[in-house]
Amino acid sequence: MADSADNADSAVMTGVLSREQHVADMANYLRLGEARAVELANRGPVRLNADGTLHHDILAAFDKHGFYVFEGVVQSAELDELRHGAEDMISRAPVRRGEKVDAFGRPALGHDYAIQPYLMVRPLSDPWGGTAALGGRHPSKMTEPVPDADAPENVVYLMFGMCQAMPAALRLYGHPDLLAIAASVNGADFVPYNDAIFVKQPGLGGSVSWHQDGITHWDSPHWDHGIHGFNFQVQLYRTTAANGLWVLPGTHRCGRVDIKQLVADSGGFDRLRDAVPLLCEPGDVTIVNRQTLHGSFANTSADSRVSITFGFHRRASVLGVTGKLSLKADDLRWQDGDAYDETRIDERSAVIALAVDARSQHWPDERRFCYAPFAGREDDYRFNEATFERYIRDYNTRDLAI
Ligand SMILES: O=C(O)CCC(=O)C(=O)O
Repeated sequence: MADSADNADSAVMTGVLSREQHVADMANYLRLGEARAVELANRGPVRLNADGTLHHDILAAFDKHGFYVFEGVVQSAELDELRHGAEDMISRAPVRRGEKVDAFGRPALGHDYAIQPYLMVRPLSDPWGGTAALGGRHPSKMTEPVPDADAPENVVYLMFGMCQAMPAALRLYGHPDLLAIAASVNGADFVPYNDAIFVKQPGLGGSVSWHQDGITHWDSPHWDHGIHGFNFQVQLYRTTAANGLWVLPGTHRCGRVDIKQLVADSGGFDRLRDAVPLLCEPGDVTIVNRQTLHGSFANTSADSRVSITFGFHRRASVLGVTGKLSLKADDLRWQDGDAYDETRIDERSAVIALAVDARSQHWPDERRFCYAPFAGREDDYRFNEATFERYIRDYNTRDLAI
């Protein structure tokens, strides 16, 4: 898996277009997608009912389209902290894959982490499309433009372990509106999935080939459109059609989508017909059903994207289920683990309880979310050095991946 970026089959569009040519080549498709997104108008501020549940209209829109854009969720002071934390984490990545030092000669972050925090790729590449990686869930290759001559050998593509590495990200994990949405979609006893920060530096960021996220429940007799949970993406910068995530609305209800056929129907290109980009301002948060077909293009634009991504499940989708995704960053692969039992779920969910407390220590005037599975146990889950060591250090070895 570590070398999948280099071993992937060369598709016709690999190494054909320069970065500038890719920009020109994409322009019309991006414009049409933007128009479709504007027409769909599937966005707005978080609206909660008096009892803290998400407004019915938003739930209905999310149910119908498989995504929604929440506007203005993260305010500027918090956004500044998140940007600072994310940029610091990016700067502490190994100077290239496999190196032990960062670009400033400091020891790279994460040598003492159980899961290496960085997945690095070649600039503008698609590490997974058309390969067997991740169970072959990315069957089609994205266009891989040629980066500019001064591009580095590798760039950061994904960062893992944010709740351990970035205090602001841990606090974000306890955001009362986001957790209220999670409870409304997945039930008050919802459980965490995992987290990853997608980094798409201008003119360098790699693509994410079209895929659906779920693994375990496609053939379940209990399958329904919400069984594989959802992901939030908190956007630290403006996201555009060129650098943002795209979705094919409604596909979360279709079961497994024949991606190769869709690509063929779109003339053999990665520019799927009817897909829409998730256009966001800084501080907006998207919610995407994990079964919704989604992907993103190589970022040949001049705009940076950093998307803090974390997901939640229904408890019933996870309890007793054998996990599938093993994360070792440079060795990302499918692997059966043990069945998730109550203890594993409770230990991983404790990150939410501690995040809520860390947040309320930092922003004491803000409404504090009450996470039902830990109601009455708040005093045992105060955020401090001891609970950090017990529950946050290497917490992502306990992710609940389905
Ligand atoms: O943000 C992206 O470009 C990809 C996101 C994605 O694939 C995911 O959240 O599963």
